[in-house]
Amino acid sequence: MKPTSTPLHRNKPAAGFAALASSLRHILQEKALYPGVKALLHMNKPGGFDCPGCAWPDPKNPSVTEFCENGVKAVAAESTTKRITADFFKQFTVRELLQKDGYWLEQQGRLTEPMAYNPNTDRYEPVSWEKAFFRIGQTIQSLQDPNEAVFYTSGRTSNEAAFLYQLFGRELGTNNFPDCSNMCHESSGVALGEAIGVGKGTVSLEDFEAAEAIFIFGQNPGTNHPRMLTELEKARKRGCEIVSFNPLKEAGLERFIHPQKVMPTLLNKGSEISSLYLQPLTGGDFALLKGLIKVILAAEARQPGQLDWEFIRTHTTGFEQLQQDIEQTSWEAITKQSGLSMEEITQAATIYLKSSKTIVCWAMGLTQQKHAVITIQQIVNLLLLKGNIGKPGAGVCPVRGHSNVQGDRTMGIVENPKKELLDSLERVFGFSPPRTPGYHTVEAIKAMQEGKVQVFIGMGGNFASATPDTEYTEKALRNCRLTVQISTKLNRSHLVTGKEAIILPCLGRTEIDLQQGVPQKVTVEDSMSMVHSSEGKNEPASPHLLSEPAIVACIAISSLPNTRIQWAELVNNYARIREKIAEVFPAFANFNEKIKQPGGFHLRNSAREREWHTHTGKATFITAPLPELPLAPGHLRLMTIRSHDQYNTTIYGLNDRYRGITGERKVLFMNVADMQQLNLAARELVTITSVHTDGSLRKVYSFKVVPYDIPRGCTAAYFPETNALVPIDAVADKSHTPLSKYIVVTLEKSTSKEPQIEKLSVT
Ligand SMILES: Nc1nc2c(c(=O)[nH]1)N[C@H]1C(S)=C(S)[C@@H](COP(=O)(O)OP(=O)(O)OC[C@H]3O[C@@H](n4cnc5c(=O)[nH]c(N)nc54)[C@H](O)[C@@H]3O)O[C@H]1N2
Ligand SMILES: Nc1nc2c(c(=O)[nH]1)N[C@H]1C(S)=C(S)[C@@H](COP(=O)(O)OP(=O)(O)OC[C@H]3O[C@@H](n4cnc5c(=O)[nH]c(N)nc54)[C@H](O)[C@@H]3O)O[C@H]1N2
Ligand SMILES: [Mo]
Repeated sequence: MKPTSTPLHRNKPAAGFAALASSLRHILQEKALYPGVKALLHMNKPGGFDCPGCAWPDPKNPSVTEFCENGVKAVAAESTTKRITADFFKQFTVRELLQKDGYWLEQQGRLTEPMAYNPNTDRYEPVSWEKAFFRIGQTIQSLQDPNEAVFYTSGRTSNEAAFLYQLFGRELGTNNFPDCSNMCHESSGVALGEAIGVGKGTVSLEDFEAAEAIFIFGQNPGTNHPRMLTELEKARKRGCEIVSFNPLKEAGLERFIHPQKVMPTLLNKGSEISSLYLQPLTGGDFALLKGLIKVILAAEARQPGQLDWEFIRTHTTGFEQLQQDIEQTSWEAITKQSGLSMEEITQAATIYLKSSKTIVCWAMGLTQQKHAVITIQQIVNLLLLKGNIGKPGAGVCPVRGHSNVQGDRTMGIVENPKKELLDSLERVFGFSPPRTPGYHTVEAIKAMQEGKVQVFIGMGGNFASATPDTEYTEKALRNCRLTVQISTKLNRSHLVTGKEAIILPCLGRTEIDLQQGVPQKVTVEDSMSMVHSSEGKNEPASPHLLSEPAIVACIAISSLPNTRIQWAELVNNYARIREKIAEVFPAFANFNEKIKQPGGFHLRNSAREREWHTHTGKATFITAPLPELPLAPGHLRLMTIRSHDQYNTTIYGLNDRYRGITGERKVLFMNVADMQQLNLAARELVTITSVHTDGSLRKVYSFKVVPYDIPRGCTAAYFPETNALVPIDAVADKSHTPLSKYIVVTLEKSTSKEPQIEKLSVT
């Protein structure tokens, strides 16, 4: 049901002049004009650095300065001239800093020297690098078992740093490598691994130029992958059909103006992006995909020859089960759970049937659901029916988040490593890596809570804020003997300390990384498996910063007195790290040579070549009955999403331009009919309570109701303000991804008796 009376927040076409102006404002605000502009000229170009924003690939044509508004924000944030020095930490106790929000912490600038927490003064105090590494080494050496340490990674870390990090952890004797993937595209990796034998996307940018239809599920590229809009705009202009499925009307998926073509076309209304835009209920994609397949199978039964039988016979298994499963799924169940009518689903299915080359893209709207894995497998089913994997212009496209999240996984940042990786490490380095799986993110939190983990090391990221169940997670972190944050900017994770806590400030992607006087390159892998080099151009934010590879090596040397690895030699020249990577991973043979090619090289994807490394040796149709998604009266579904002015937990500003929000973040987007039913007026304040059976009370306070174009029963609010509502046990089947897009909640009007802010975890 669409809302009628109360005026809704209007969507504006994505990007355009406003995007350009906003980019410039961010550079100016950061007082980073000179380094910022200089940096932009080097971004995403051969010899320059990879954008520290998202994982969308770079186009082939290197003459175009390819960047987007959010890339600009990421660069401006890193090249800010503001600095956090020892004086800053003299001004504030940690308890005082805990009262500040993430936006304020981010604004304080770059971390400049190592700091250690002093529990007696409740302040961070300067510490020498030597002493910091010594403390870390002593604590790690004192552990009863190497599995009492966990090593978290956020996806900005380079291949070189990630490779050394996993090497160190495994020489120490643990596979405890939780990473941001566990909260992100893990469901995609698991689903694709089972169905087509490789957990990555199969398409390249050229496929976008050839596709006849592109389907997009649960993704907001206007904000999160702005450079993808350029491809979508080009595709739409040449007649490619674009079908979007999203409970929210997202501006970028409706209309788009290219920010770098904006000047002559200021009055331009933007190009239409989606030819069909359907708004399913949150969590309704499994049913909707079954609906699409049902229409397609019925069409084939009426008029045979529309499916790619040759492909189905040669390359797949499980077609009969799929047929049976779809026969048994009623239209009533499909329409009820998806919230879409048979006509709407038929419209989309007809576009699919007409297209001979289809790409399906998706992101967090699908992966952070209880039934994420099986839902993504329905995408594979849909594509297999017309042989849409392993041919030009077609394939699966999970659109990754962090700029090197895919590369970190390729380098072995994974809690459940494959035997081949461990065997290779053993062969190349001569130690016996541990063979038992380690903790993923949710398990790591529980293990800290239970006292099974004593040391937490975070290679970037913001573990305390990005993970679910904030209060539970913060208590878990505080249980540790030692927490270490390797980072560029201050965030909440630095303040939620173990008994001992250390901050190790590092160089960012945009900065010159000198080793033995020679500038070093690192490498990254984008969402489409292109590996290329990245070389920072800015002066480091402080002379005291170390690079991530150097920090890992120093931790390793301090923790492993009998290490077999020549850490110093590797860090003195990153080409040597790449030589070792090439020895461990056959796909990286001649690594140092291959990255000399402008644009880098493509990692082979077996499914793209119709080689299926699955249990059955074929691409597999995987089916399951629809789950029950009951919603008691008065209960609503809450999805937690990103605003336009944030990069995950990094808050750049308080606006969400495309959704019409300015100067605030604690808003709750609601359908007008739901507001009327609950007797809520626009801008009224509510308390949001998470409905969960484990007896814990999870509440956030003072969220402002905003009428929005969203289906009934569904609501949306920003992450990380709402992470306190995600129960630690609410995870997706098989992938263990927290259910950040499907939290069952109730609402009450705020009362003056309630706290106006969340209960802060202060020791
Ligand atoms: N500027 C910027 N860029 C980013 C990031 C950032 O924070 N800021 N984060 C990076 C990272 S790590 C990631 S993983 C990506 C995230 O990129 P996205 O996945 O685009 O990010 P979200 O804001 O989580 O948006 C999820 C989208 O799914 C929709 N959705 C929610 N539930 C459902 C559902 O049940 N079904 C369907 N069909 N849709 C649903 C929401 O309305 C929203 O449009 O972006 C990356 N790029
Ligand atoms: N409720 C809810 N929760 C979510 C999500 C959601 O949609 N809803 N999304 C999930 C997803 S998809 C993801 S990927 C995770 C993200 O989780 P994380 O990756 O842990 O979080 P970020 O906010 O990206 O981390 C930002 C911090 O990284 C550090 N940093 C930045 N650049 C560098 C660098 O170059 N090197 C180092 N060492 N540090 C650096 C800075 O200190 C900065 O404060 O959050 C997840 N959490
Ligand atoms: Mo992500």
